[in-house]
Amino acid sequence: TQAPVNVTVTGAAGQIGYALLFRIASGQLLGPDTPVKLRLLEIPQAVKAAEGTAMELEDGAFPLLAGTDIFDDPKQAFEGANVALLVGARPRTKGMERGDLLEANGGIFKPQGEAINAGAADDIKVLVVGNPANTNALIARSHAPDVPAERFTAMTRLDHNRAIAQLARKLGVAVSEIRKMTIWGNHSATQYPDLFHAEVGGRIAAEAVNDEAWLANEFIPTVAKRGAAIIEARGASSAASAASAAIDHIHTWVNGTPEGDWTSMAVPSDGSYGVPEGLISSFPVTTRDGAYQIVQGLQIDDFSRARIDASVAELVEERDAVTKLGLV
Ligand code: NAX
Repeated sequence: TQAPVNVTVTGAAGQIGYALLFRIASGQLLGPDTPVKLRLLEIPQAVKAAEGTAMELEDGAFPLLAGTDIFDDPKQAFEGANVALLVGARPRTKGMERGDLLEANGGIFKPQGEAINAGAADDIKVLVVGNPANTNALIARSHAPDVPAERFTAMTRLDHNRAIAQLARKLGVAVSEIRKMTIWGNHSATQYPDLFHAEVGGRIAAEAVNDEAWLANEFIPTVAKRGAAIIEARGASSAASAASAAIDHIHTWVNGTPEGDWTSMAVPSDGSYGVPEGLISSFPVTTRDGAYQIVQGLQIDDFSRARIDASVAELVEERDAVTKLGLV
């Protein structure tokens, strides 16, 4: 049998962690033939809560779960990691300025990047979920010079899945009818969900919808503000859907996109579509044999161009801010 794959999860005692860990243990992250070993990282105050979650994981008697270890030291938690899910982050609290938020997260993602650089396995794949996800990934990446830059990604798969669901609902079709959805830019309110390349039963989605007002005034804002709507309804932020998207992101990265489809991932830009090189921005990507490629050659019209540029401008501002703070 195969040796277990080491999966490090930070923020393991949080609400996304609670939804995520059981799905990893059940084999949904890496497939039904791959045993996993969980390495949980928490801050010292939350280690006890993580131990409680580990007890429940044990009680699940998951055949694929080879063990769960808990750490409060990033160096130990990332030792030998093959997959790293960086979920724990510092949330914005009342009255906090953006600079304070970026600085607090720098204090988390800099040491985690260093720990990944020092001890992770050669095939390490990193997904940053904790917000501001794109820029936190940029910080971690810049402190891991020995790891290929493309291994650092951030999550826009939840936005991608939300966009598919909204479009399917509008057209009264199954989500499985929809292909080639793209989220461009930052995982923030400026993100751009693109219906000009998405397809529904082989037709371009924007043409199938044929309702520009809906596209501009309902679809885009609904997808971009869905997180706030969930908080309003649930009294807590998205957790199970975020965990599900994290599972999807890694599963797709490892197992490949289907022929004739792609997914959305925030990845270091190679300059494609005018996105400055090195920025971690969401693109349409195909995956195969554990690697991804940005889809090339899409025609971008003025409507899309303006929205992609606005989101990328926000990422540039965030990068400039963390550069000033000495975090990258
Ligand atoms: P919670 O506050 O429930 O959990 C966060 C956990 O992280 C806590 O247990 C905390 O102790 C831990 N933590 C803090 N600093 C840490 C560190 N230095 N090392 C290890 N653990 C640390 O938040 P939750 O609802 O689970 O959300 C986690 C993050 O995901 C937040 O930053 C949130 O904004 C972000 N999200 C990102 C999404 C995306 O699509 N990219 C969507 C969902 C979610 O909003």
